[in-house]
Formats: sequence, structure tokens, C-alpha cells
Amino acid sequence: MVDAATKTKPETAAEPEQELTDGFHLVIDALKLNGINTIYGVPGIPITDLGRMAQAAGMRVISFRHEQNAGNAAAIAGFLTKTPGICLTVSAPGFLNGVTALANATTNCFPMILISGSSEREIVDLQQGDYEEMDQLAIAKPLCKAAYRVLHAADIGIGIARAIRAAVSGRPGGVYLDLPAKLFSQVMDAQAGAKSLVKVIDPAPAQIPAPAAVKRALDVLKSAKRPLIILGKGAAYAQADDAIRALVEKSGVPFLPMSMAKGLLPDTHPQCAGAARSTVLAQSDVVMLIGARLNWLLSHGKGKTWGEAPKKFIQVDIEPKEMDSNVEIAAPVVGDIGSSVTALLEAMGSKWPAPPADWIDTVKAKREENIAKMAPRLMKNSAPMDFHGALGALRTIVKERPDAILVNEGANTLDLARGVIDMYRPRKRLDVGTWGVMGVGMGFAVAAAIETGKPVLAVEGDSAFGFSGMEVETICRYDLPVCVVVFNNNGIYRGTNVNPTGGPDPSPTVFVKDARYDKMMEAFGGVGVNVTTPDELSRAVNAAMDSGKPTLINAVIDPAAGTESGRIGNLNPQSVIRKK
Ligand SMILES: Cc1ncc(C[n+]2csc(CCOP(=O)(O)OP(=O)(O)O)c2C)c(N)n1
Ligand SMILES: [Mg+2]
Repeated sequence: MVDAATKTKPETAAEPEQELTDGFHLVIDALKLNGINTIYGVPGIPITDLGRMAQAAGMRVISFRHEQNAGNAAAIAGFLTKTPGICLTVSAPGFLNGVTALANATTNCFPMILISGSSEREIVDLQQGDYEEMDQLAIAKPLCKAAYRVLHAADIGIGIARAIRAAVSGRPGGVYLDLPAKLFSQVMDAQAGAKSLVKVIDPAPAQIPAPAAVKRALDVLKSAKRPLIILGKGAAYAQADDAIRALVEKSGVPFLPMSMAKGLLPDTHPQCAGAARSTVLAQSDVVMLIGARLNWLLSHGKGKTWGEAPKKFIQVDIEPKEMDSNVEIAAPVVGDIGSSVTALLEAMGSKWPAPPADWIDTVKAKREENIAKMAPRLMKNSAPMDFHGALGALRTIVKERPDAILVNEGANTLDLARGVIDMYRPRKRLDVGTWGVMGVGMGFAVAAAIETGKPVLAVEGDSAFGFSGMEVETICRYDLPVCVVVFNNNGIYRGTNVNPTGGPDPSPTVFVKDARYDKMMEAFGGVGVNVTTPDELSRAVNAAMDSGKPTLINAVIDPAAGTESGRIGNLNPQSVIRKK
């Protein structure tokens, strides 16, 4: 209350007006100072105004329908740009929805920061039942690379700096940043606030490999009779494309790209052994892994896949602990991919010997044989389509539009597309990654379009699509150049399974027959198309890519065409009990 006496006080006695800032503005200023201009998230208490203010401050704030999709968008933005993608969520349930993406990002080495608002610490810690009460920091900790909480507005700058550095330095991964509701309205002097911000200098410092390690690796490679280079998504992430290509070409060694490393060198490159995978894994004697891990996707570097012949592994990776994780690594090269590949190239000199000709010929013959075997299947123009016929059409489209980004998930839809669709440029194929997780599709598609401005083609199993399908509204709302193709075979793996009891419930792996996913896109103003042949599919995808309009194509696939679990059916446990 202002009384009359105060009102009449002479002007000169008034305090000079202090300029203030608060937690909301400090978070935004700290992100912007570090070159982060996009937030993916879902609004709600206590971060609704943070999103509004971020937009008012010129940031892009991309609002999703579910936090998992926003988190996947942030993660793939991190992969594509080497700058942590930001996912912003509300407390407890919103946070938990984001955590799956955070854990997936960490597993895949994608840098992202999940920023979640949280409830009152005093009440949460005494478990007194606050609104959306949860000890989020404790839950996030084991699922990501680092987790921090900021309690004072003056620490926001340093908190965000720590989060950024933790996400991108060394092996990248997910970071959790807990911002309690009270923090946002904490006020401080604007000048002091500005001073408290930290611009992270050299957030992912180069890690130069030891010269002795480089020499050891080249000695092992030179000794090989049947060498192989395997490129992983770490190599794609590094954005050392020219150096990697130069190394592969100078060595003359056949290379095998892991799924998201496809296109680092074109799949049609004469040294590409993608179509001779089984042969090169089984028969090689020296294998150089570049940003690829010997996890389940490479059968842990041992067993039947890797054949009888003794093998020596050279491994180039930023993470020292990766070495000897599954088998002995004869020549570990610990360093960032760019520095390591450059060092290897330099140490190779100008007279590097070509690998033995009989090995090159063996790989070439096998590749040509397999490509020839597949060719007729890709040209089948039947209705309903089988996977190969439909993928043959998409393969031509990607060849003609090598700049488009391909997002891919499903079982058969994934495994067959990976083999059939050649990639020509780096970081154009985004998929289920290390976990084989369903649900990344629409989040990846949105972020790929936002971050690159390039057209996106998302090839989705009907089950896979369902995990993030509501985001077609997001795609329409932001008018993104995304064409979703749903391979609709009426279910998971196949649409033909039946309930063995004859009861009314359908089999757990089948969906509503002949569903029209295209109508979902139409509901939000996008273009929906139903296609039954590869020719129709080609026309529809080309039209979508030309127009840049949000499009969903329901591609009718023979429900009997798929196989159980796609290419990894061998991982299913088998019951030995035969019930009558
Ligand atoms: C989060 C998650 N849940 C479940 C699975 C198990 N899973 C693997 S593939 C798949 C769906 C396969 O069906 P679809 O996408 O229609 O592909 P199709 O083989 O029919 O082409 C599921 C549910 C998974 N990988 N990830
Ligand atoms: Mg399916």
C-alpha cells in the first residue's frame, strides 16, 4: 500500500530502478549464448511460460503431443548437429515420458539434454504428496551420462554449461537437468545474471590418439590378407566425412557400413561390402572398427557369424572402456574419430599397399551375385505388394533424391529397407539404432526436417508407426516436408496370425484389417493417399517430395509377406514344451 506521505516524497529520494532478470530468462539466455536455438517439448506446469518466453526470444519451440517423441527429436537433432538437442518436459509423468528417449539417446551416443521442471523439493523430499511429486534426479541418474539439478538462479549458467559439456564431450550421450518450479521465478540483478552465464569453450575437445597406437593399428592392417573396415554411427556422427572416405579409399579395403553409417561412402561404392556382409564377416582376418561397437548387432565379434579363421581387431573409438568389451582388441586407437582417422591417414604415407587381389575379387563376386539375386524381386509390380516390390520403388526414389533423409523403423519394414535402399550421402539414414526401439519415427522425422530443412521420407511398419503416430498433427501444424509411408501388413511381422482358441480376441500380433492410416493425416489437413502397387507408391511419394506437403501414404502390403521378427527371429526364446 502506498500512503499519501510516500507519494509526496521528493523524487530525488527514490532508489535508482534496478533491472532484474529471473530463472525463466536466464535459462533462455544461457541456451542462446551456447548456440542452442530450438527446444522440443510438451508444455505444462511449471514450464509453460518458459516455452512461451523462449519463443518470444526468437527460439524455435516445437511442441509435440507426447514427450517421448519430443525426446527422440532432441536426440536425433543432437546426432545431426553435434550440438545437444533440448527436450523440455513437465514434472513426474512428462519427465518419465521423456526418460525413454533420454536412455535411448545415451545408448546410441546421441547428445541431448532432457530439461524437466520439478515440484517443490521440500515437499518431494519429505514425500508429502506434492503435485506431480517425484525424485526425478535420482530416477534419471542411472539412465543417462550425467544428471544435475539447479536450485539457485545464479547457478543456471553453470548448470547449463555442465549439461552441454557432459552431453557432447568424449562419447556423447543424454544428460538430465532438473529445474524445480521455484527456480523459474527467482529474481536477480540483470547484470549479475548476465555475468553468471557461461559460454562453453570447446565443448567437445579433440582427443588425439597416441602415435604408437596409430602405428600399431597400421602394422596390423598391413599384415592382413583379408582386411575389412566397419563404419559405425560414431563415424557418421563425427562429421569427418572426407577423411573417412580418404582413409577407406587409400587403404583399398572393403568396407561395411552399419545401419546409420550407410551413405558415409555411397552404398554403390566399388569397395562397399554391404551386399556381401556374411562373407566379409566370416572370412576377414583383420577388422578395423571405426566408431562401431562389437555389440549384438555385430554378434559380439565372435561365434558363427565371424567364421573359423582367427581374427584381429583394430578399434577406433573415443571411449577407452570400449576396448576389449567383447573380444581382445589387438590394436586399440583411442581418440575422436576425426583426429584418429586423420592421424591414420597421415601415417599411411603415400605408398600404402593394396589388399591382396584375390580377397577383393572374392568380395566383389559375392556382392555382384547377391545384388543380381535381389534385382528381380525389387521389380515386382504386384497388388498387394510384398516388401521387396514396395522397397524397390522407394530405392529408386532415394537414388534420385540423395539429399532426402530416410527415417526407418519396423521389423521386416526395417530389416529389408536397410538392405534394399542404398544411401548416397552421410547422415541421411536415421533408424532404430542400438536398441532396435520402436517409436522413434515421427520424432526423428520432425527434427530431421527442422534441423536440416531437407525433405524427409519416413518408412514405417504399421506397428512401428503407431508408437508415435499422433505426431502427424505436429507435422501438419509446423507444415513440415515429411512424407510418411506406412507399410500396412495388418500387424506386427505379419497380419495373418489367428487366436488358436478360436475365441473372439484377435492374435496379439495383428491389428484391425485394412486400416487406412492415410485418413489420420487427412484429419489434420495433410495429404493422405492409399496405394496398392509399387507404381502407385512411386507416384505418391514423388508427388509428396515435390510438393513438400505433409503426406501419409498407406501402402498395402501382403499380410503374409513378412517373417517373424524380420531378420532377428533367432533372438526369440523357444518353448520346448509342446502343449496338445
Ligand atoms: C519400444 C518397443 N516395443 C516393442 C518392440 C518389439 N517390436 C519389434 S519390431 C515391432 C513391430 C514390428 O511390426 P511392424 O512395425 O508393423 O513391422 P513389420 O515387420 O510388420 O513390417 C515390435 C512391436 C520394440 N522393438 N520396441
Ligand atoms: Mg506390420
